Amino acid sequence: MFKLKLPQHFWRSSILFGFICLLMIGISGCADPCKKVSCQNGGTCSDGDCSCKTGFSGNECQNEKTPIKIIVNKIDVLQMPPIPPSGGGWDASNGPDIYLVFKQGSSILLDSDYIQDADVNSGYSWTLSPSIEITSPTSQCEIDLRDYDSTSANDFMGGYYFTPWDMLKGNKFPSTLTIEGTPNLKFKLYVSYVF
Ligand SMILES: [Ca+2]
Ligand SMILES: [Ca+2]
Repeated sequence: MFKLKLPQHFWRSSILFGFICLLMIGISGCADPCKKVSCQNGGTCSDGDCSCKTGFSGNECQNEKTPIKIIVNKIDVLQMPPIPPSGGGWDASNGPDIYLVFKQGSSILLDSDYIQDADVNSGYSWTLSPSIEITSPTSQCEIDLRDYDSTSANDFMGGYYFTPWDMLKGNKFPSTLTIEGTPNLKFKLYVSYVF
């Protein structure tokens, strides 16, 4: 029977070579534990673990947290209905005196000052102080635009029901939320988040 005979130093060098290879793999693995970790959403890797930016969680920062609060700092009315459904004008001889009402459930979170004789073709802005604190971002809110009438019942100009976190989630915490849908009624909310 054929028997391969190799010199003894062949085995010695092979074993040594194998050992060095293993050592090198070990060293390279130890040298960069972050090599196989890809931290998402601005997270950074240290010792193989991701350190996530505020609002993100998961071993690679892949998940958005649900905020415990959404803060509304400012609201723009970008479009408003030029006339009431019944026709005519919002006020007898001049523009509507517009104000905002923001509610969640039965809580009125904002009942703003009014802007007198608004131009229905213009946009308007309210910087809120104090800000609105939405403490239940997964519950339905309501935003209304109204016309203040000192001598009669105020006019409801239009509004929306919306659930803030349903609209915002999956978008990496944008700083604005646009609420629109019906013609001539568009709001823009400037928001920040508390986790
Ligand atoms: Ca009116
Ligand atoms: Ca008016």
